[in-house]
Amino acid sequence: MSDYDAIIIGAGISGMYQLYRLRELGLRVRVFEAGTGVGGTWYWNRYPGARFDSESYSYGFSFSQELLDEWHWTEHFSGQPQTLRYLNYVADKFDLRRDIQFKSRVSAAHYRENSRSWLVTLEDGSCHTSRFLITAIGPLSAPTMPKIDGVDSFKGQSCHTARWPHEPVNFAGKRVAVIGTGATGVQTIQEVAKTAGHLTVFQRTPNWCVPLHNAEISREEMAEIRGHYPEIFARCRETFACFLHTPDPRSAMEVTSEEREALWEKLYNNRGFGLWQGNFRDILIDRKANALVSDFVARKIRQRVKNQAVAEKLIPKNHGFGTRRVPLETKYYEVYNQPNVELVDINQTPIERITSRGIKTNAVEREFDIIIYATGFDAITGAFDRIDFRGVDGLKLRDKWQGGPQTYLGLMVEGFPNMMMQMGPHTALGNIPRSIEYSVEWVAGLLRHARDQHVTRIEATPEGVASWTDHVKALGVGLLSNEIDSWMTGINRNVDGKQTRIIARYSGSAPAYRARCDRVAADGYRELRLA
Ligand code: NA7
Repeated sequence: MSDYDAIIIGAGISGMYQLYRLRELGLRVRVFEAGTGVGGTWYWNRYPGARFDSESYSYGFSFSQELLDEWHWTEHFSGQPQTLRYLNYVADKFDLRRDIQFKSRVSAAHYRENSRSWLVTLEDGSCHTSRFLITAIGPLSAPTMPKIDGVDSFKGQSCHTARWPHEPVNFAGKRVAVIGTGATGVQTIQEVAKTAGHLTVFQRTPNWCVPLHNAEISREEMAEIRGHYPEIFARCRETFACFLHTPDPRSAMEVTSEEREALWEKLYNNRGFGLWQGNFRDILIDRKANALVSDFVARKIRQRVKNQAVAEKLIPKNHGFGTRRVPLETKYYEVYNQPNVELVDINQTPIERITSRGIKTNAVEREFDIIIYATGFDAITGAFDRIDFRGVDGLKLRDKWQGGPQTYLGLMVEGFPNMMMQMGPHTALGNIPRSIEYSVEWVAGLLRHARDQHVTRIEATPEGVASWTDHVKALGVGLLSNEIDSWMTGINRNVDGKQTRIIARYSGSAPAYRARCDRVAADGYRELRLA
């Protein structure tokens, strides 16, 4: 008999909730977590300024009325410290820790046909067996350092944003460098600029950033929000990507330029992802519409940045608005008006190497006390690549996915029986906890079925995988974002073998995704091979 009915890898939002749901089924569950605490993304990403870009009350768990009644969000977009406190509160409230083994990084997971079970090996060499294996390893959890010579030679303090120390880092009066200007870099830069003696930002590609408009939530306002939780979650269930924002059904091209500008002005001045997720329906598929909205944001950047040469550097030239993940910002552009901040465009003056004292471009060597790497992640498949997953007959997942991931509903892989993925490739991400709750419940439903029907082996069929993979690819056709290099298209120039764009994400609507998965369950999971 196996040690456990189910092993879950990871105690982030997915792993925590999967544990809760599987425990309810009476299963013996073990979670292995690399960190010393729960929270996943919010455990690791402790960099200054880390916060939600989704409204806090649309992001938290929705499954427990008690939890909704008890928790008080204090900001519209919660900062990382509060979010981590929240996730710890959830872990305590539901007594999750007793089934979570911390400081336990999984190095391998091998399927064994004779016992229809998984053998999971931890980095310390210990082995554990279980009938089912659920990966809850996160789409953005494998940080990557830049491929720059001399990264290890720097004698000052250096840190990747996703491996930030638990002790506070003091920037006051220090000479600080930030490499990377994605969503993380933008949040870091605007925070560090407040106290650093001098901040130098090394930018390779600027992104289209728009204002977050964060604000505090008073007790009274929170009471009101609480009263609206049913509507908030109902709305998230209806929208394309589970955010509170819904696209305007009109085309940007069918309205007058005044109407366009009016909507864009309104969205630019409203909270959160509105300009990205609540825009005219065609800004992410129609080149003309996209060029117009890009021009709108470019004008905002020119207005906000005093030095027009700097403004031009901050305006993306190789991709349109919204075709990469839109960073939300708080006075990010104004940072470049400060005398203590300098922007270095590394396309003009490339970084040659990191030295013991700082960073040397082809023009000059600058000395730093602290270098911050906001250089992102080996996204979506990266966390899978870091574990030696082997399926039937020792088939390696890395080999199986060499030409890009192939999945059934983003949840299962043919040849890897009894393995289910939370937030793996080809699944709906969007406002991620909303997607997680659905997908965790779907997997719990499948394992309930297995328990009740004495099913000991569950596998996706080749037809099921081919049809879902084709569907995901078809949905990606025509999306401007799929013509652009970013983590969303599987590109990471710091990782060998990640230079070719792939369709790694499901880009259809979340309601359509759920309807598809619901049909499978209602049909008794007959699309799967059950034994
Ligand atoms: P991103 O969005 O992948 O951003 C990484 C940034 O680091 C981006 O600006 C990169 O430039 C830059 N980068 C990466 N490697 C280098 C090298 N070698 N030299 C210079 N600059 C480099 O990661 P984030 O952590 O910001 O965000 C990831 C997601 O997490 C985010 O979308 C949210 O959903 C949460 P590039 O654009 O590749 O030219």
